[in-house]
Amino acid sequence: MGITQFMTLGRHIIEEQSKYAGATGELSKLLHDLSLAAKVISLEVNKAGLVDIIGYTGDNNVHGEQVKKLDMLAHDMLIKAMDHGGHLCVMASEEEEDIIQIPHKFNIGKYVLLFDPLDGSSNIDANISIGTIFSIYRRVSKGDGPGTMDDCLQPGINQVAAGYVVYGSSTMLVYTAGSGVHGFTLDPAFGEFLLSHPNIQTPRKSKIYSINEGNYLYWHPGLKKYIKYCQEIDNETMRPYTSRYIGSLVSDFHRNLLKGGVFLYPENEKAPKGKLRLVYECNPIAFIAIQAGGRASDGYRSILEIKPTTLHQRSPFYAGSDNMVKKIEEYLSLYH
Ligand code: AFP
Repeated sequence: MGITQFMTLGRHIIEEQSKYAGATGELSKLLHDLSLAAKVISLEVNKAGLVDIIGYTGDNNVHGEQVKKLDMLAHDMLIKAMDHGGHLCVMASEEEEDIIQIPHKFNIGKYVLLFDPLDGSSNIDANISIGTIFSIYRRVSKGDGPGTMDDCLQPGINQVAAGYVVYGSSTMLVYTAGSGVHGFTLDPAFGEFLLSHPNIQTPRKSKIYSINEGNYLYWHPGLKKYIKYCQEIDNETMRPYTSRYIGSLVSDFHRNLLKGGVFLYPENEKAPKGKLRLVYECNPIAFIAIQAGGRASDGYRSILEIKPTTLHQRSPFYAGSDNMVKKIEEYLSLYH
């Protein structure tokens, strides 16, 4: 798909918003602020090979992993871009243990923003695509004071918008506000996100599976059987499927969204809940997958139905083409 019309992200958001009677424009402004942060992060990611920015800060994040400078830079950038717009009552970031309050000097709004500032950051040094993921909810706490932990621990089904930015061979922002999935490519000359992928529907015929096969011995027996199924020969279902795995969720999911396929991060004996974080990674990607005609599940139920109990909880995750995710669910329940 190429750029078919000169539709900027800003104009698209406003036109989408005008379809909803009673919309105040707050969500549009919020998405606009997010796109500004994405442009700045994109510039920094592109500069990573040139300046002394790659490397570890020396700190550990809340998961005990070493934090890289760009992760923290993206985290700070998002907070700086989003804390003063007057649209948010609270934020949470994968890089911070607790919720992030809006400073007292700024107005408090009705929305909640959860984000993973730079996903796949262990790939930065190798110049591999990485991404930012975001998820937006309406506040559930009463009043117009600061937001609470309950505002951040909503099931994914309550999301009003979600999206990601992939910093790849070009920078793309993909979002949904509940009426389709739309992709915008950043034009570096104009500094504008231009509509390049309107109304993305993931292909129904799909043959890519994306999983870290190094964990094979630790998998659930049903999953081992499913991967064998992917590798069998069968013309009707286009098997054997093709294996593609970058190790960067946004990039793996984005490729599969456009080409058709499934991304898998299962539980395993070493990680009984899998690796990915429910509120920062699984929920927003699930919302996009479903809006694009796909499916997202923890193997047994829709990801969006899970009520989070902690900010950083993990979940097994299967997302992509509907038929492939359904097949995984079938194998997981058949073989224990
Ligand atoms: P990093 O941010 O540490 O690179 O982790 C990326 C990630 O959360 C997700 O983007 C990948 O899909 C997944 O982890 C890769 O995990 P494995 O290295 O275990 O395959």
